[in-house]
Formats: sequence, C-alpha cells, structure tokens
Amino acid sequence: MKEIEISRAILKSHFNALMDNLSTDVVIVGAGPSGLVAAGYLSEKGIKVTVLEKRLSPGGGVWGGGMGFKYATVQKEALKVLQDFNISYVEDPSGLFVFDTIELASGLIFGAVKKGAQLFNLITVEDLLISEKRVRGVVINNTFALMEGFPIDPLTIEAKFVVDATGHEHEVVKTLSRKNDVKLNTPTGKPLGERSLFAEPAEKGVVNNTKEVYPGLFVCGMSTAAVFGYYRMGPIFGGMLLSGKKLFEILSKRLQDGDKEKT
Ligand code: 48F
Repeated sequence: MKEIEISRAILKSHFNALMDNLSTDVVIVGAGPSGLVAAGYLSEKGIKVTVLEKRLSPGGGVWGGGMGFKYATVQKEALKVLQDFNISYVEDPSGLFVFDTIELASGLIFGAVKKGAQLFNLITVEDLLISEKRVRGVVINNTFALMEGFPIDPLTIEAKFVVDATGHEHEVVKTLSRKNDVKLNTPTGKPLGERSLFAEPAEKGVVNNTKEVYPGLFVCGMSTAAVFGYYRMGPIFGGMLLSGKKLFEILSKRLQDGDKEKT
C-alpha cells in the first residue's frame, strides 16, 4: 500500500464531487433538520441537490436536544417524516412523541445522503449570485479561511433554486438584504427578526412561512421565523421536519413546471 495512493484517491473523489456539483438544481445552505429532510425527499425524486454546511458536523441544532439533554419531541403530524427516515420514537403520556436526538441527527444525515443528496461540510456560503433580479447561485468559501479572516477569494456554484436553511442565523437572506437594494417578500421588504418562544403558533408559522422570499431564494426551518417575524419553539421539531417536507413539495412542483421564473 502506497501512502500517496490514499491521497490520490481522496483528492480525485473530492474534486470530482465538487466539479459535478458546480451546476445543480437546488443548493440547500445549512444541514440542519429542515434542510436535510428537504434534501432527502428532493433527491429521492431524482432532483440534483447540493447541501453546503459550514461546520465540521452536519445536523445543526438537533444534537443538543433541549438544554443539552439528548431527547426532543414531535407532534403526531410529523411522524410520517420520522418513518420515512427510519427514526424511532415513543409516545409520551402528554400525547407528544419523543425521540433520541443523536438518532435523529445521524439518521437525517445518513438518510439524505443515501437518498442521493451531495453534502459538503466545511463550506460556508458567504454571498449569492444574482442577476436580472433573481438569485442564481451561491458564493462559497472554506470555513477555516473565513474563521482566520484570510483574504482568500471565493468560488461559486450555480443553481436553479437556493434555500436558506441556516436556522436562527438566516445568514443567506441577511446577506442578500444587506448587500443589495432588494425588496424581500415580507411586509417591510426586509427580514423582520425572530420573536420570543411560543411553541404552538411557532410550529404552524415555520411551515406556513416556508416559501420564496426573493425570486430563486427560499427559506425553510428556523430561518423562516427570523425572516417573517415569527416565534421560536424550543425543542419540538415537528415544524422543522414538516417545513423541509413542504419545501420539497414546492420545489419539486416548480422544477416539474419547468422552473417558471416569478418576478
Ligand atoms: O439551526 P439548524 O438546525 O436549522 P433548522 O433546520 O433547525 C432549527 C433547529 O435545529 C432548532 C430549533 C427547533 O426547535 O429551533 O434550532 O432551521 O441548522 C442550520 C445549519 O446551517 C449551518 C449551521 O452550521 C447549521 O448546521 N449554516 C449556517 N450558516 C451557514 C451554514 C452558511 N453561511 N453556510 C453554510 N452553512
């Protein structure tokens, strides 16, 4: 066994995967629960999905459960998503369903990848490609380079649709709004900011607000609350899972309809 062959195999595979994803159907920014669910369902339909995660470990806010305790909850409406990703759960006397967050995080990552999504970690989306009043891709950089503040220019990926699944940070929408003279699909044309914890309306809000926020750019998961001024919900994850599923339904229809551009 020659050590250099190990290096060659890694470099060849990594750069082939990156090259293959420079032009894709959907870029999902952030590998939290909502993004991973959407990625899994979309890929299963044969849609080309590229998930970009800035951290070393995908899974977003799932791993920490509630305050670091490793269980969290869903309501019965979300059980089908757990079943589709082969995640176990038990019913609680409250009528909620409880799952192990380590199983959910690893199960969603494994499920999304096995269903065909290409997931890259350690890549940060730092900006967007915009032309003719539509988002057409993302500007990416190496997370470590950004952490160190090195002056390194980025690369780009083009996509038919981009999704901000970056959670509370809503980094993609924030950047779009800050750097460009654009009017978002919100009452003020700007991100409205997340509100305090109020579980029931928050869970409905995250699903209802899963939509296109600017031509070519969608939000799902917790970033919907930050963009549309909704409540947070704490460690109940049904809304996240159903938001990912709703995004899949919207995007698969848009792609099926031949990507009609709405401006
Ligand atoms: O926060 P996160 O888990 O997003 P989500 O799918 O789920 C929210 C819940 O986990 C929880 C909650 C439910 O009760 O409130 O917070 O909305 O995952 C977001 C992922 O996006 C990554 C980040 O590292 C995390 O893994 N991310 C954030 N900004 C970027 C990014 C960026 N600029 N580029 C790439 N990845």
